[in-house]
Amino acid sequence: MAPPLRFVHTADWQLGMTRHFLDADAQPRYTAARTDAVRRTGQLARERGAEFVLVCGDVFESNAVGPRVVARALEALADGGVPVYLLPGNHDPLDASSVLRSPEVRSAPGVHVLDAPGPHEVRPGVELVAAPWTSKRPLEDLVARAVAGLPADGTLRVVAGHGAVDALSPDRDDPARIALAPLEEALAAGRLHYVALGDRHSTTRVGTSGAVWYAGTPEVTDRREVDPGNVLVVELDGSSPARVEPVRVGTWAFPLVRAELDSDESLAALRERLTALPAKDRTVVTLSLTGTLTLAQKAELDDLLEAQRHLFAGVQEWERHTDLVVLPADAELSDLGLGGWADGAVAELAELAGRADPGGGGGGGGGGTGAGADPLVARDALALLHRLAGGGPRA
Ligand SMILES: [Mn+2]
Repeated sequence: MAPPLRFVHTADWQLGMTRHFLDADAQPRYTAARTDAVRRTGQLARERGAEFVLVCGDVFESNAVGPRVVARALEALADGGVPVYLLPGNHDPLDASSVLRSPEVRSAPGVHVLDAPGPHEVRPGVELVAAPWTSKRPLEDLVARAVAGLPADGTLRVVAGHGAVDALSPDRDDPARIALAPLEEALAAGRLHYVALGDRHSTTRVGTSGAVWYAGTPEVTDRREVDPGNVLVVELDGSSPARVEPVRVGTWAFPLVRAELDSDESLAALRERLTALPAKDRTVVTLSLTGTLTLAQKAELDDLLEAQRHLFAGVQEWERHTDLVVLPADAELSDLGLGGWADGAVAELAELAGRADPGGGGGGGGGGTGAGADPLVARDALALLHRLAGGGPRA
């Protein structure tokens, strides 16, 4: 048996990715953070004495990323001084236009592209068994093909694959799904020792062997990801179970904040939750707000969110899961004390706002119940009026 092996397993860097919800201030900082995560991964590999970094697919967002993205990625990779193995994934498949075939990548010191399916020797007794993507739509289980016929001969083998495992993917019609059961058999038989996967952005242990993992993306890309921002430090000795340690390298967060708002207390609680979130300039909050607010409370909420938008990298509302109804409290409209024609407008809006929502219960919006007469719009208008009028006369 060869000496024990330690390496870093990562995937789904998708360098060159842009996010529609980031503004001109946040996008470049996010881009830089993703390159920094690559750099930290290389440094971690060096600190831990890892023999290599294995990137299991989707290194780049696409094969069309610009030369700046490639140059910065290669510079960040070189920083750790540890060899790097890159597997082509569905975002950067090894087709005729592949960025992984470019001379810049090919000639980068310490960078190896796993461009052929099957075993690649890292050192005597240690192999990477690669299942590279050569098109965006493979018609078979590439991992099954790559590992076929490997013997249990004492060689330490790490599989590098990309795509959905059948145990986690509901899409039975996808011919490229990776079959988990044969891999677990091969692990148990000592033909393989670890299966390193990419494609799933959440760090995920698959099955029961403890040796099949998705590393997840090293920097969050979507609020639906569970536990992103990690790379895995893996140790294998061929006889004991794989030791796998997730290590955080990401610095951004995309939290989902759900709140039921129906009182001053619930607004105060939302304020506290947002205030307590750390590293706001690297945090994109998605809000799912439901409930019923008075005009004054809606105005307070709008003030709160406006102030928070200056602090966070982004504050976005999850439209499908946002259902806030604004209903004026009894005294609120008369207390506005606008006088004259403005009072007449308030009365009209209040009458309209009091009508049933189109679609019965909000969420729809925009439909209207007559010629442009939409209760939701009327409520928003009242809330804005209330806010602009300073929330009515004060004592
Ligand atoms: Mn992918």
